[in-house]
Amino acid sequence: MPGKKKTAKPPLQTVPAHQTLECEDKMAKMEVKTSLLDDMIGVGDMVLLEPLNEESFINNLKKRFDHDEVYTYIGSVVISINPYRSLPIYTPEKVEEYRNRNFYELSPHIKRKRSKQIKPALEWKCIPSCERETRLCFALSDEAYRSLRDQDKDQCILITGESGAGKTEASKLVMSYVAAVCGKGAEVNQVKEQLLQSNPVLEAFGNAKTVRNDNSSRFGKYMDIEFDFKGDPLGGVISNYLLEKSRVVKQPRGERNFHIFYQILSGASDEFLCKLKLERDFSRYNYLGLDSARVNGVDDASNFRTVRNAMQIVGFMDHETQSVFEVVAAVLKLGNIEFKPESRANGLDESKIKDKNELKEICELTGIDQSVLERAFSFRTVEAKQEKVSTTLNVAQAYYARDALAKNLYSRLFSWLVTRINESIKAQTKVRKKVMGVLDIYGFEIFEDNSFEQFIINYCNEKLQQIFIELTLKEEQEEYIREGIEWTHIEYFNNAIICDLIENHQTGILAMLDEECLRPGTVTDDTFLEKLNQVCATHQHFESRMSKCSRFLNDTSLPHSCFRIQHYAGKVMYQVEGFVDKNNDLLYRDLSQAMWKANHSLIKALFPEGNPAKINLKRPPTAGSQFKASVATLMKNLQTKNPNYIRCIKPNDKKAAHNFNDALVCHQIRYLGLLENVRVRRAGYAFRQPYEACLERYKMLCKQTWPHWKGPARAGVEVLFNELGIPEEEFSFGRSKIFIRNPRTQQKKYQKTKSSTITIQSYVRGWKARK
Ligand code: AOV
Ligand code: MG
Repeated sequence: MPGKKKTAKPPLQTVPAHQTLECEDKMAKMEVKTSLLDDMIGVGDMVLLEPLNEESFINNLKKRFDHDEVYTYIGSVVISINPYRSLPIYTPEKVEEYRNRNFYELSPHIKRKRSKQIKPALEWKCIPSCERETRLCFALSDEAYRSLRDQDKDQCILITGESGAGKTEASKLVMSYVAAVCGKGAEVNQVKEQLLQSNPVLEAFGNAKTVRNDNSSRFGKYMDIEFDFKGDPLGGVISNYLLEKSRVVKQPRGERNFHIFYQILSGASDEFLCKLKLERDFSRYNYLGLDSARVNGVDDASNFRTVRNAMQIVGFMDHETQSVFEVVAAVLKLGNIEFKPESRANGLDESKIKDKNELKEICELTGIDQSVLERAFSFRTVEAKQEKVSTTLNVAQAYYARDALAKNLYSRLFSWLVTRINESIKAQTKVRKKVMGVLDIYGFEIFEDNSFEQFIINYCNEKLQQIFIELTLKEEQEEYIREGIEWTHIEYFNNAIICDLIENHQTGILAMLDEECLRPGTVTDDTFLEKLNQVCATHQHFESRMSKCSRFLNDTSLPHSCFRIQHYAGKVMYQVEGFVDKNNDLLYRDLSQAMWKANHSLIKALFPEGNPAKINLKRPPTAGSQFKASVATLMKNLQTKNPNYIRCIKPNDKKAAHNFNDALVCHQIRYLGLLENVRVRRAGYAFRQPYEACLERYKMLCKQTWPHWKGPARAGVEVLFNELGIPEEEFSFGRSKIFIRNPRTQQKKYQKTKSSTITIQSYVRGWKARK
């Protein structure tokens, strides 16, 4: 047995006979109870599942799902299945129950009561009370929070899963749980409240209804919550990743624009709407997708009040809020500007604005000079070698310019909101902070038409899967090495090969897209696709019909204008149209200059490059390369922290409660590598505990260690295990912890009873029964 040392015989201690009996009796009762529970609701930790295969794995999840047990462990990883409905209330006592308890002692829960309608964010007052709409217990958050507070380890909570699997809800529960259990006092409460209220603001501006999710995050979010040495929150920092800005001007069928547009039209007072020169009727605005304007169960008007209230709590001044809504209104109204062709003497068509009323109102609202904006929609100035050349825009170019302006205004406003929120929530002290990072990004997406946005979103998900693979293995390996215990390697599908296909700095798809975008001459989406075909045709995760040597030449399901990537989570066909343009992300300089000249301090601040004194002829980095760089920074950051995982699973494609689609769940389990995850846990040691904690908890089972053990804790545990006759191959002594290979499965061999809790008691009872 590695690391096992002979120790001096410990002094004999006696236990009153009645105490031992009482204790055993209690344990026996508990086991019978938990065994019945196991049969009914499945095991709480997949590590204990017997036999372990895909079918039993899914059945276990299903059994639990049917009993509202939507959380299941794989060791310390939590699997969460979206219930798509309010779960029964959990009492404040439950929060208490999860506080400061060993991770394995309670079943994995986030439980909550929700109001009928899904609000964009939870309203959470920091200390549990009966009036609260949310009560939750979350062992994982507690574990992360305690490790952070007591062991001084920075933590991160990585929430992954496909679109609609429940990541955003889980991230809010984590934040709420931490807020509920950490410090009190007016100042601390204000910090907590501001951190929590940043959610409804960002969701209103950054989430939208998609066919996959009525409240889909269209941006990636990483939030560091900072704590002092006592574990009280000091503040936070939010990083946002590439907002899907194309949604501002166009939405796929059945989807909506960002929530805020509908909220403002539904919830603002007549007076406020009039000030913003808006009308209440959604159908007045070209930028609002009409076939899905109202979402079932969503009250846009009341959500608008929630958002305004949240903005106030986060610390937005009235004039700032006013400015923000002016920009929102201007974006909405930009979509109503229409162009018509007007022939010129040289035979070319020039675009003219059809009806200048909307333009006039936008300019009144935002202090933009009307003639400057009008000109920017008709001409484009190109500067070459200190010479300015003006060319006229045709109608298509004018629409392009209008949409580019709307997208830029909105996405820059969104980034500004994040910066502004950060100003409010940042820690007001320079003392050393402990950090808990919570990552909630857009989930893996497969739509009918997938474009640059899905490509970016899915790339981000590949990176997260990669970090899961790396860190889960690394963490296990490092723990065994640290503790001097041998580690058995288990094979995973490693998606590094797909990450490389996308991000390799020479041959990756992003690099080739950049090369194409920066190349002089005529660049189109087709030339980009041709290039991809030359370089990637033989890559085993890349499929296209363009190149003559393509293996997919006869695959009629793959149009010529598309390429397909075999992602870790499934095959996605990308429509190449728009890739070059979206990656270039160009805004004509005339427009940025018009914005910079606006008599509106917010808009001016959003377009610093419009300042003629700061003209920079260098191209700004492309959207793809910016994203790649920010994801790389994020991954580096995550690697410095102790990871905690929530793997979210979507039970069905219908957004429906009580509906568990085996095939869909099976697919997710496969690509998430969850079965392999269990195997890794089982090949190693499923349960581990520091000697002190182990002895404290189980000393009552051994006469020599009860009630007080005088020697070192490790020696006490050795005595304990010795006396109980647990076979040596079943456990290992590490440097600071005892490692138990598989407490439950061993126990089951010798005893018919089962337990849903990993306890050494049940393990020991198994061995006792045999003896
Ligand atoms: P996502 O974040 O994973 O998708 P959400 O967290 O937004 O998914 O969840 C989608 C919807 O499922 C929510 O709006 C709720 O209606 C429901 N839901 C999720 N979790 C729970 C829960 N614990 N209890 C009750 N209902 C829940 V995306 O942002 O699209 O990738 O990009
Ligand atoms: Mg989300």
